[in-house]
This record gives sequence, C-alpha cells and structure tokens, in this order.
Amino acid sequence: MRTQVAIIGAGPAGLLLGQLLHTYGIDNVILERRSADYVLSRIRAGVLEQGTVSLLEEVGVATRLHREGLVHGGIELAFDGVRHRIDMAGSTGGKVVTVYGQTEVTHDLMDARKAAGRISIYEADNVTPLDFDGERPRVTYVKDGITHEIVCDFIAGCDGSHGICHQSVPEGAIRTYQRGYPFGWLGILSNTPPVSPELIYTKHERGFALCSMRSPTRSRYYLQCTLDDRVDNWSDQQFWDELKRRLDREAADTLVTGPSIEKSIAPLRSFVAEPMRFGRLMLAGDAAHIVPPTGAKGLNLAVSDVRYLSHALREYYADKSSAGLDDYSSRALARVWKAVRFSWWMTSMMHRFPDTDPFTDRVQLAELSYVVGSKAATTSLAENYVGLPF
Ligand code: RFL
Ligand code: PHB
Repeated sequence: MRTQVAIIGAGPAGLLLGQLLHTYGIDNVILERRSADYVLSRIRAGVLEQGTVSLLEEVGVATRLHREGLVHGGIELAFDGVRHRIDMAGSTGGKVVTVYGQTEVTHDLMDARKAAGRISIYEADNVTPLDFDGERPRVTYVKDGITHEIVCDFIAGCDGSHGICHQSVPEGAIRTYQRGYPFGWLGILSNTPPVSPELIYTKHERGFALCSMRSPTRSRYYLQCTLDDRVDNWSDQQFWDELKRRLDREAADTLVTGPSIEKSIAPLRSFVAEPMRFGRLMLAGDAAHIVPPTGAKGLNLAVSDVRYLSHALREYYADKSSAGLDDYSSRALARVWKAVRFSWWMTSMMHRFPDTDPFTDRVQLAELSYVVGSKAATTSLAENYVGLPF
C-alpha cells in the first residue's frame, strides 16, 4: 500500500491528525495496535481547552461536543477545609474550558473517519517504522498473521508513551527528560450527579483529591494513592469513605455515592523527548511527552502538537515548503515545556509527598492562599488552565 502520511496510533492525536489531513486533501492511513472498542474503553481526560474545541470544530466533529459538553468558567481549590473559586473566565477575558470525555472525543473522531472513508487498520501487530532517515519511509505490520508494508512520505508517531516510534529513534539522536512522582491517582467513574457544578481540586493532609465529572449524571473522582497501591485494595465503599474524609464538610455532606462503573490507578510522571522530529518521522502527543494529570493538559497538548504538525504537512504539500516541518519540533516543544511546568507546579502544590514535613506543608498552604488571594497569581493559574495561545 502507498499513502502520503502513515499515522501510528488511533488515540486522540492520531485520529485528529488523520481528520485534519483529510480536510487538507492529504491521504493518510492509521495503524492501531488495539481494537477500536478497546481504545474507546480507556477512561482518561475530561477537560478540553478552548483551542482544542476550536480545532475539533474546524474538522467538523464538534456537534455533539457542543450539545453535551459542559462549559466551565471556573474551578475550585480547596485547602484547610475551605473552597475558593478561581474565576477563569473573569481572569482571562472570557476564556472557558469544556468538560467532555476523551472517550467521547475519540468516538466522534472515529465516526468522522468512517464517514470520510479513510483507512484505519485496528489490531495491527508488530507495527514497525522503517527508513525514516531517508526519502522513502515504510511501515510494516502484521494483520491476521500476514505481514504488510505501507510506503509513505512521512510517518506520524502518535502511539502514546509505550509506543514503538520514539523507541525506534537511534540512541544519541533523542534526549529524554523525566520526573517520576512518588504517588498515583486512583480514579472512579460512577453514574451519580457531580458533587458540585465545577471541578474541585483538594489539598488534604491525607492526600490530594479531585472531583470531576463527565455529565450532569456521571461523576469522575480521583484520590492520591501510593505507587504500590492496587485497585483490588479499594472497595467502592472504601473509596467513598476516603473521598469524604478529604473533602470539605459541605462537599462531603452532599456527595452522592453509588456503584463504580470503572476504577483504575495511574502513576504520575513527567516525560519529554527532544527533538520531536527525526527525518521523516514526527512524534506527537504522549509519544513525545507525558504530564501528570493535575493540570489537565495531556490531551490538550496532543491536540496542539497535531495542529502544528498538520499545518506543516499542509505547507509541505500545498506550497512545496519544508519550513513548517523544520520548525515543528521547536514550536511544539516551546508550548510543551510550559505545560510541563504548569502541571509540575499544580502537582507540587496540591499533593502530599512522602517527605512533606510541617514546613513544606505550610509553604504549600501559603502558596495556595496566595494563588486564591492575589489577582496576579489567580490570573497566572487561569491562563495556563484555559490553555496558552498556540
Ligand atoms: P494515546 O491516547 O495513548 O493513544 C496512543 C495510541 O497508540 C496506540 N499504540 C500503538 N499502535 C500501533 N502500534 C504500536 N506499537 C502502538 N503502541 C501504542 C495505543 O493503543 C493508543 O491507542 O495518546 P495520544 O493520542 O497522544 O493522546 C494523549 C492522551 O490520551 C493523554 O495525554 C491524556 O489522556 C492525559 N490526561 C488528560 N489530559 C487532558 O488534557 N486533560 C485531562 O483532564 C486529562 N486527564 C489524563 C487524565 C490521563 C490520565 N491517565 C490515565 C494517565 C487523567 C488520567 C487519569
Ligand atoms: C478528569 O475529569 O478526568 C480530569 C479532570 C481534571 C484533571 C484531570 C482529570 O486535572
């Protein structure tokens, strides 16, 4: 098979890139290791920046998002048992975020791809990017026991943090920066009404807690847990009891509990690979960088990478110019590092670390008090949360 761009990975990065290229008339094929149902079963992000929503509008997949997504102009930070509202819209000249699950975004993009008639190959094994240091890259894969080859102009590595693409880059050509955090998040999804109309980020001496949602009838809650913790250690009742201990009094009293429909643990880490382009292989999204979820940035970064990359590829085919591709890595990384910084800062301020002593705890509280009390600090948090300009 021959295509212009072979995209590896059908997460939000790969699917959105495929849709953008389709609208620019650029042929592309998506190769995904898992089944479509498996991809849709992963419960992940929930908060979309305005720029993310705009790009989904641009490719014509925002109808359901506008119907069902929840527009949020603020978040709440809770500490010392008291909640404080961050007026994001008021601090950023009216910018907002939209609460709409990654699963739904993925679903909408898969539907659009089907309608566009572009090829996606699910359950493709042993996907291997080859010859991307030359003019004629190839990707091989195995489907139903038979090896196939796709010849292409470019390979887009949208295959997430455990993908094959960044591992295929010769050592020495790639530099990685990492930070592991000594805790994870235990998350549950339940068909219960959210405890409050806006997200609540809570710092508590027992650990961080987050109240989020997917719809007026579906909630998503997270608890900071240890790295060696396991989902089996937590019955639903234990989860709800622990969440109530960490929430402020009013939230704990109004929390509606119910059976969980999903429960998972994710370790928190930061990772950045530099550069994001190697000849004719370009990385995008989690394949190039991971941020801890505290800043709600991962999916949004995947979208901003794909925005830069799709424009660069359009320029290559329409104007016969490689300038956008040459700049892709540095443009994307400039925005990535700001989100890495913001996510690290939110994580550091809100969580209990194993070495948090009374001094560190007081400094965290002073910082939170400053953030909610200072117009400058509130604005800084708000403009990062709603998303920095592209
Ligand atoms: P994905 O979604 O991981 O998709 C990569 C795809 O590539 C496939 N793949 C392969 N395919 C072929 N061959 C191979 N060798 C392959 N290896 C892998 C995989 O099966 C997969 O389908 O990466 P992508 O597209 O870059 O998207 C990134 C986002 O998924 C991620 O950044 C976010 O989910 C992070 N995140 C959040 N981001 C936000 O912007 N806002 C949030 O509120 C938010 N909350 C979260 C999050 C991530 C979380 N977890 C689970 C870490 C909350 C949590 C708990
Ligand atoms: C979510 O709803 O899953 C979510 C929301 C905000 C975050 C992280 C995750 O910061």
